[in-house]
Amino acid sequence: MPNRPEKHPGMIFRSEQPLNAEPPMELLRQSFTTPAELFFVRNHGSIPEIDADRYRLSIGGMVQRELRLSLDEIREQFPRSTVTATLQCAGNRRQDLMEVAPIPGEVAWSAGAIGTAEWRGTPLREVLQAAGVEPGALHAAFTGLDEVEMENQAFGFGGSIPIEKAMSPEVVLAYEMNGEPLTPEHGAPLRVVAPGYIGARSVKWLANIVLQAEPSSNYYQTHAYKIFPPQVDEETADWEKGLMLGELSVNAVICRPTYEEAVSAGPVPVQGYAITGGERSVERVDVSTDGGETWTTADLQEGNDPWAWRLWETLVDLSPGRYEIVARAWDSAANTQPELAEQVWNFKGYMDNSWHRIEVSCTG
Ligand SMILES: Nc1nc2c(c(=O)[nH]1)N[C@H]1C(S)=C(S)[C@@H](COP(=O)(O)O)O[C@H]1N2
Ligand SMILES: [Mo]
Repeated sequence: MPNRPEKHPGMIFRSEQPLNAEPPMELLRQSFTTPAELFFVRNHGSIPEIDADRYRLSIGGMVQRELRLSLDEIREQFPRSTVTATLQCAGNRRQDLMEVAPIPGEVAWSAGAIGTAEWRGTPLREVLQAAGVEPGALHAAFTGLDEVEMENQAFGFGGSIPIEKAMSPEVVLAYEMNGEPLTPEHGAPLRVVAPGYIGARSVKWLANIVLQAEPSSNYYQTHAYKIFPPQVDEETADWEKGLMLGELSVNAVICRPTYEEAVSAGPVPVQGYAITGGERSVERVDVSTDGGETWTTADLQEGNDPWAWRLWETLVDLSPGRYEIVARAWDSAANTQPELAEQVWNFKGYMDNSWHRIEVSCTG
């Protein structure tokens, strides 16, 4: 496998094999689109070495005609589109859940398993239409060319999205990220980008697309990326019963100040990101310095990218002392966030969207 990819020296590596890395909050919040060198990497297995000339994408299952497409065919024979979209891992903020109770065997993400990029490629629906979608096809299932090892079996990471989502114009088969060819760790030569859904559905190193009546039977659809009630654990989980994750939930994160930062008394800038899922949009972000008794409404950065995060900022007036700054977002369906991590704890550690909390000390 390729060596450590060219990443920013400030990146925090959570594991080397498989490679998992996230940027620190203050670097993540520096720009609306995340430079590739600061974009989080979430791998479950190897980074495959793929010969772009011999690469073929196959499309099959419930289609009128099976297709096998080279990269040139995908680039030249199909319309191109660009979507500015945020990817967020369902495990983002898992560290906060790990403080409630241990979550063994999962990546200890802080709040950097998220990033926004300009993805250029072909709308997935163009390729599906060329293959001809059969009426019974309800899900588009993707498999990658990587190798994940699980219970002595090696297989490619996979997952699916419902057919209505697959036929929606924002879902792309991307070959460029921020105007550059995709890098190996982000899925070169071709990956899915499914905005509004958990990152796991944006399958990298895409080998095939299969249209089918049921969601993907890949381990990462049938076992991982499901939410269970707090009393259920690895031993007692009935995998058929878990809630299969799809659309992201509403979430706000404070990027500045950083945790345990020392700030000076007076107006203190508080900055962060907010995101929600599906077709919803972030409508408001609230910030409190007194544990939620009183709130300040943050300013949302202008912008009209329906599939991207909203950056936000506000000023809070602090006098000397210790503070916990908290933030929560509201979306266009009036969803907001639960107060405590305890309220959303689940044994796999997914979808923590409890109020984000940062402790700071303020000096005179
Ligand atoms: N083939 C493949 N695709 C994959 C993964 C993987 O391990 N293998 N990880 C998924 C997960 S869980 C996430 S959050 C995103 C991360 O994309 P990134 O590494 O480009 O940030 O890729 C998804 N696609
Ligand atoms: Mo993920």
